[in-house]
Parts: sequence; C-alpha cells; structure tokens
Amino acid sequence: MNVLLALLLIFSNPSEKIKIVDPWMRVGAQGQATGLFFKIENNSEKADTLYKVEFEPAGKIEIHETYDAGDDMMGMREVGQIVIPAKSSFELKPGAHHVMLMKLKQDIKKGYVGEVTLHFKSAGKIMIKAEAKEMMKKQMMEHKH
Ligand SMILES: [Cu+2]
Repeated sequence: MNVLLALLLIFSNPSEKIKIVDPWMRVGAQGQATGLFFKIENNSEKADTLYKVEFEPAGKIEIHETYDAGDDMMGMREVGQIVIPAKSSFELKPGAHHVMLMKLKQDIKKGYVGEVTLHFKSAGKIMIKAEAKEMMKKQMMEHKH
C-alpha cells in the first residue's frame, strides 16, 4: 500500500504542471448551449492561462463568468481567458466561471463522454474527457450506495 502510494505520487505529481480535476458537462439539446466544468490545478512556479477550448460537437465556445445582474437575476458574460496563479487552483462550476458550449450539433445526453481540448499558454494542449451529467447541485450525492 505504501509502495503503491509512493508510486502514485511519483507518477502524478511533478511533471503535471497543470492538472484538470473532475471534468463534466451538463446535458444539452441540439441547437442549444450547455456548460463544461472542471477544476484546474496549477502546480508550476508560474501563472498559466486557459485561453481556448475545443469541442467538436459545439459550433461556438466561450469562456464565461456569472455575475449578479440585480433583481435576483444572474447574468453571464464572456471573459477572454482564465489566469491561474502559480501554485494555486481555479474551479469552474455552475453559478461561477464555466465554459459555454454553444450551438450544439447534437444532443448531449446523460452518460455521454465528450473529448475536449484545453489550450494553455504555458502548458499547451491538454486533452480531457468530460462525462455528461444531468444537474448541478447534487454532485455530492454521487457516493450513495
Ligand atoms: Cu455561460
């Protein structure tokens, strides 16, 4: 067990300057838009920037932030990029920053696994697989038996 743990640490840590944790997307219908979420861990000594996302089934992709539009309304607006400072992490999640997958060319159904390419200024291209899930607020309920 200790050996295994040590091996895991060796293989997972130092080389991965940028690590993507728990990627997922919300289900969506053809022609509509949906959200892509994940946590970015920057283990390097310098800041890095996520500036572009590619996902073939989306006709248009933007990086969004959510803001308080007053009157209990939430708005979304495009931000060109996300900067992750050195030795820190940044979480994209519902109600906050997210990747907007727009003009979907197909339905994204529950259980679908999408291949997404993230572009970072320093770390370059990182490929991830994001599974489609139905709703946002009960990620914590996944561990039920
Ligand atoms: Cu959005």
